Amino acid sequence: WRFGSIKSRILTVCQHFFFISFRARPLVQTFTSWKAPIIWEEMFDSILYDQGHTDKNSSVALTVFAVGRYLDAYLKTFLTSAEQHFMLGLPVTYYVFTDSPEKVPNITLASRRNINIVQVEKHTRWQDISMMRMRTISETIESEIRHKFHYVFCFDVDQEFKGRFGSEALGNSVALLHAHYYKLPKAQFTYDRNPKSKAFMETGDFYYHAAIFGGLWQNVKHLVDACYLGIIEDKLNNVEALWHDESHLNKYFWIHKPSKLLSPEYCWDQSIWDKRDILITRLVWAPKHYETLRSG
Ligand code: 2GW
Ligand code: MN
Repeated sequence: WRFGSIKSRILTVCQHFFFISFRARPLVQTFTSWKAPIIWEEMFDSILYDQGHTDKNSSVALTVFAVGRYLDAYLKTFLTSAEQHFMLGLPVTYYVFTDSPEKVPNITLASRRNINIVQVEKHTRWQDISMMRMRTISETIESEIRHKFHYVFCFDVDQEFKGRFGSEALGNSVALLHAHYYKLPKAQFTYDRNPKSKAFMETGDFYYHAAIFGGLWQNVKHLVDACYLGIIEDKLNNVEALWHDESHLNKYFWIHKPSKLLSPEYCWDQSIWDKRDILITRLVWAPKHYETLRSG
């Protein structure tokens, strides 16, 4: 029996080893110091969330910009993949902002899902294309979104949905943890460090990624207005924040704490080597082709 017991002990040890190396996830932070949840896979019951939002008749507007070469490069994949994964079961309207409405691809939409194409000018500097989104989003919330939707989510276009991006992501004020920074010490966060910029900050809570933010339209309106004001004030003072609108967004969320944070599972960069925390990729960064996209 001795042999049997040693054998079974070895087996137990082996099982432990396998469990630890393959099943257990390294600990991730699931709440902020101000008690806002950080949404990770396995933390929530998607059926309960969906039921709650169906009962409340929650409706969602998604804004996305596809100006210049970004339209051909990214928009079709973004929209078709959103139809597969974004807020399925809830009424969703896409607001697509572009300089060439005639080039927007024709996508088949599920029922209670719509698309609105809005023409915008093409700023010559790409930094302005990115920053001026804040103003356009504000104007569109004011003129349309506030009358028709509870929530607004604002997305970069250079990304692709890969898995459920559902109602668990809805909240009063929602920010995204940047995939490159969520594990790094605060000293390495790329906040704007120029005291002359309105985005200047010495320390913060997290480094948020401007590729996704959202919430109730009232809160998103407040956010985009504040960021736009900062951007304009910087222009008057002849400064530009290090990461443009993203710097202003980080400043905003430092002062106005988000009520919910999305883990990097909601916006993952597949070139990151350490994927141990990522149990599911819901959205991934599309490859960048800087040479062709940023020139000319
Ligand atoms: C942007 C940079 C260089 C060349 C072109 C563009 C560009 C951006 C464009 O020609 N047309 C266009 O529609 N855009 C929109 O701006 C598009 O929706 C795109 O996703 C968004 C932000 O630009 P992107 O995705 O190239 O910037 P990232 O991925 O480096 O993003 C982060 O930093 C930005 C600020 O520099 C923003 O804060 C962005 O939200 C962040 O994810
Ligand atoms: Mn992007």
